[in-house]
Amino acid sequence: MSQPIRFPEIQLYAGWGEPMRTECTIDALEVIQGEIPKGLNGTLYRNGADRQYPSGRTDDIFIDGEGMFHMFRFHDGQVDYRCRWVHTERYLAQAKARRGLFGRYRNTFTNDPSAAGLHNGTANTTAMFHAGRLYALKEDDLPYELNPDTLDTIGKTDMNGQITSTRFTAHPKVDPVTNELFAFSYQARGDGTTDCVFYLFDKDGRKVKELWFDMPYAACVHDFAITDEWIVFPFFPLITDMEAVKKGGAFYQWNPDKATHIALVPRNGDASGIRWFKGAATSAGHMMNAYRDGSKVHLDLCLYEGNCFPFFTTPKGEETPPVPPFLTRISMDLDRNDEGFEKSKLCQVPSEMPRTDDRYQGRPYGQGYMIAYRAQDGSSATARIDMKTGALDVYTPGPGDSVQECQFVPRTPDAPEGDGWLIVPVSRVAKNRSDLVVLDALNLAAGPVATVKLPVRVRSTFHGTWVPEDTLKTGVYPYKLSAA
Ligand code: V55
Ligand code: FE
Repeated sequence: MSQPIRFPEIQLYAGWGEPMRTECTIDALEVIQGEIPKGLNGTLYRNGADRQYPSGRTDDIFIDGEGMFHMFRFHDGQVDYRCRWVHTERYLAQAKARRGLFGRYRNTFTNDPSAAGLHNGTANTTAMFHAGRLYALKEDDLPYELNPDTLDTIGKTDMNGQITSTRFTAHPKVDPVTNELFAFSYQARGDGTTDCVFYLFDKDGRKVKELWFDMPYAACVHDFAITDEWIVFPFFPLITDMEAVKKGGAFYQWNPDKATHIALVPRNGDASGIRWFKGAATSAGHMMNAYRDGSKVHLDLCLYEGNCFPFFTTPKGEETPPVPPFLTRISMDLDRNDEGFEKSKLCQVPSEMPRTDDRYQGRPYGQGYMIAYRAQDGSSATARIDMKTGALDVYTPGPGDSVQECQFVPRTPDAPEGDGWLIVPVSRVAKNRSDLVVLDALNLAAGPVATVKLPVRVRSTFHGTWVPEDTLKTGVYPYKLSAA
């Protein structure tokens, strides 16, 4: 007889976190408040982790779990919803075995013997649309291409041999003005290696640059940032020790005695032009933006003055206290030669999952968006920050409810920065279901212009992207920087 399927009673799988394990298709979702704005036509793709089967362990972490890919298709005032598992090697092997075969996060040494040689990749982190193709991404594996209408998995791809590393990033930047794709890979030659590689692809998906360099240690490089001249790579001391991994340990260890390193990689030069900056041990998952300002490069990120992942201990197994993330500006002066950088807090409210009007990625910008944590009850809010004044404009979904990462959509292709909508998945925790709200991106406090009801729970999504209706067909984003 097969083993009974039973998830462990751990916090991660309690309440809102209960595995959903449900693919669904719902046409014309109910709009329970307001109206979908005219002209808001396109698809919001989002990706997240769910659990296909229990791993058989009690140390599962929220960033693991099979990719469940969601789409919200806006057309002529209606929204269609669909979610599907990404059919990774891991998903297909487990589907066949009808049980979990993969152990600890990214630790292949803890897998079931029947999974030998199969990749741990879950494709669970984000959606990327570039040169007419849709992908599900995880930073330890190559991209999986999906059908943009059905979400059926087409398969794992190295983009016609162009990705020469063993893996890709889950935080690429598609410039919606030039249609270029900026991407990278860390631990690029395999788990525990110190190689990093930067890739630049043109609007047609042809690789035009590949630059390899060495990291100071086998870091976790979840995200990076771009500017017109420099590509910004932060290295925080969450480090992979393969000896520990081989013994069944965690994939990362927090090393508070090691420095934060930031590499500025020349967009138009080679590795000999890389500039390095250093500071005390800190960490971050996510960058809001970066830009060049005279001799300086500013990097705005949700920075933790300590370990962003308390479930990863020190090499001695010591736990580190959780610390809140604050939107912080790290300024690096290229005219300074002592490798130091300056740090200033931009917002006093803890925040994560920063976003922008993506037309302004890598460029001087005035508007930032993030999830703000203002209450102690686990609820959260969507905040807009005016980067000049620091003023906040906040949408709070309701007591006990929480928001997921937002998506900005410009009102028109050449609208001024920030003029458009924010689309936000809202977790109606007490009701055990979700809503998708559409906000006026210049007046979040006014509340939704439309609320779209989901009769199901969109359990947890990390990141996503908006693809305008025409872009799905042409493969080209129509966006421009406003003349104003
Ligand atoms: C992060 C997220 C991941 C991951 C590693 O936020 C780092 C950081 C969603 O998956 O696998
Ligand atoms: Fe992320």
